[in-house]
Amino acid sequence: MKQSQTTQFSSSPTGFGGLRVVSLESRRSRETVRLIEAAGGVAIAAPSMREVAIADNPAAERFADGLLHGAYTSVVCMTGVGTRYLFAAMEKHHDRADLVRALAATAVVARGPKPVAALRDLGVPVSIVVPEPNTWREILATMQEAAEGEDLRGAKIAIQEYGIANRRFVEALEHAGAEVDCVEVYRWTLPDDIGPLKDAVRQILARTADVLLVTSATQIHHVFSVASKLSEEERFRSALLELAVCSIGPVSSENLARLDIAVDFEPSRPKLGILIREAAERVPRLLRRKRERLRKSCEQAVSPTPTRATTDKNVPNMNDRLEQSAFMLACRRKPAPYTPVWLMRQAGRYMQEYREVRARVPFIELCKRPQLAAEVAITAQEKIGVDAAIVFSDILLIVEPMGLGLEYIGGEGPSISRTVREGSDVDRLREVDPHESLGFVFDAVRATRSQLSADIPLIGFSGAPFTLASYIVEGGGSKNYIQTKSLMYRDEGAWNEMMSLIARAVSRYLKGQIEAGVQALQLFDSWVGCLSPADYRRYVLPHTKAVIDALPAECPVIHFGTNCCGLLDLQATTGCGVLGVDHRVALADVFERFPNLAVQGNLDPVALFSQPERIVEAAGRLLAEAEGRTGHIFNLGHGVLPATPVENVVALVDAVHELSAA
Ligand code: 1CP
Repeated sequence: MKQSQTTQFSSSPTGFGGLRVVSLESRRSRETVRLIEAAGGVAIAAPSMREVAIADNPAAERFADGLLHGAYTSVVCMTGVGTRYLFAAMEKHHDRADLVRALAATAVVARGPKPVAALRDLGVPVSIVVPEPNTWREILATMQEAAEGEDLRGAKIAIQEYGIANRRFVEALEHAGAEVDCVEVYRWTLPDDIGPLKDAVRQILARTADVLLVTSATQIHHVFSVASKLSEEERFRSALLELAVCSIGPVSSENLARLDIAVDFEPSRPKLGILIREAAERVPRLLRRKRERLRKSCEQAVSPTPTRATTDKNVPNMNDRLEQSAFMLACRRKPAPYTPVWLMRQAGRYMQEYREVRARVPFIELCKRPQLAAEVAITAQEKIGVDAAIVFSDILLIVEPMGLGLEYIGGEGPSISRTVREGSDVDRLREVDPHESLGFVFDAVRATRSQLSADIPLIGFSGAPFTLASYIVEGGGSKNYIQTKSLMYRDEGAWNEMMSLIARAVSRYLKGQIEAGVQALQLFDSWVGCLSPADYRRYVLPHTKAVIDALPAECPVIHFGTNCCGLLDLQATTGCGVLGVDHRVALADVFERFPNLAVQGNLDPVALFSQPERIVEAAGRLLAEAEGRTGHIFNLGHGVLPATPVENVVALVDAVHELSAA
């Protein structure tokens, strides 16, 4: 039943092993070729960029003209590098003093600390500094605030862009009535000789290349512009599906994601040498798996579709193999060949491979790097052989876009600043657009789904409104939830307002995860067990129900809580299809009380600290309690604890499979 005992973090002794590696690097082209060859690859050098002389910037020239003639009411500086570059281009023909004077007569908006620093160095007074997280929504809101209303009619706004223009921002400004000029300052253009780049595109199209190394965001746009010159943009995009796409770091990965290109590999640090060394170690295996998956899905596409056991005509992102997996069958309470098992916190500190990644990358960064997050999730699933993977993320990431501060302090768990303590604090919570602020989670879903075995479902998740509220109010974990309950009892109106805002954010967030490719969802209400049934009914149930009601009925929702013995009857009315229970309740009772629900649980996580024989016995006892009923998903009563021996976890998973298949 187990997928594989090897891990993705092991190194390959032969490096690239003769794979053909396309490099788009220009300035360090020769060095890159040397490094690829030294790592056992065949290099295809395709320099893709040439630096533009500063004077050749017609957009900067037009902007300078307008600026000196007083055409603009506001100028938005999006990036530090771009601002400096724009100035350098304008100073070729104009005096800095004149430019600074003209800018001082407009409202200069700096998107964040980098443009602020650049403008300060240039001596330009900044009128508006946009607050974090510095997305276009904050820019727009701050500009509207400064204009004392949403109406920006009559405003003429110049936006300094560097790279790709943000269409949604421009549209929003135009919608508010402003006239907008995008000042695109380029530092790079295509090389004079695009022959090698054309040749690389052709090799990718002909499937005679295996790996694409992207070492800057601009390269991606340039290689696509060449593909489009050859009228091959679409074929080029699909050919990339068969290559291992390696991106040097988060910025180029983000640009690739915007073009809908999945990144297969990102190194531990964004350095050329490290990229090539680590890619040589990992890409051959990764590419084999990728091509194997592609081959299987092509075979499936040409073979006749087996009849579906479910009415899942509208199930998004689900193919039959996933739908017929033991986990999905159990979620839908259909007979499965064995009891599926996965474990909460299956990717975490108890696993050596995870600790190795964490030694290099802080936790939040790991969550924000889709490729790395995918690897961590898949490695855990493969290593312990569980029947589902869970997206690697955390329930607390959603609090940042609400306007709160989030930190994970080594060993002590999460800490949240700017907490909500009273009604007036609720007013400053921001509505969350997860596509704007949590896109990295959706990218992690896409990356994980595309690299995970085709028959292993992927579970998305979120904290439930109460558990999230408890962190937002307490600022971290809590024993008695005094602050949370005080707000709830003292100001029910503010409480409901906050819970509704959280519920809206969570349902949008979960819908986004479904669209990005998860097959099921888990709603963690880890701390709701601190409430009486009456309080749960009054203060929590309507909000949790609102979240689940907003989700498509086809996607199974596992609703999990701890210490919820007195709340199960109410939790069962939230609309969830699967009730996740901890080890404080008898599994047999839960099955009896809720015959219309699937049940997930519920071995005490501390049982994993005993001897493997005892673990097998304990698994056997729980399976006996479930009596082979349809709709049992084996899990722990809570997450795997960090000191758990990994071999015991593997023993548990094997035991569940062997005992339940018998
Ligand atoms: O490496 C580290 O030090 C970070 C440890 C860690 C990990 C691995 C945290 C910090 N979060 C996670 C990942 C995580 N968190 C996952 C995906 C991994 C997987 O399950 O395989 C999931 C589903 C969660 C969910 C989560 N985070 C919950 C709900 C589950 C539960 O345990 O009840 C909660 C309450 C959190 C908050 C949180 N994040 C991290 C910690 C240490 C905590 C708990 C802190 C506390 O006691 O309040």
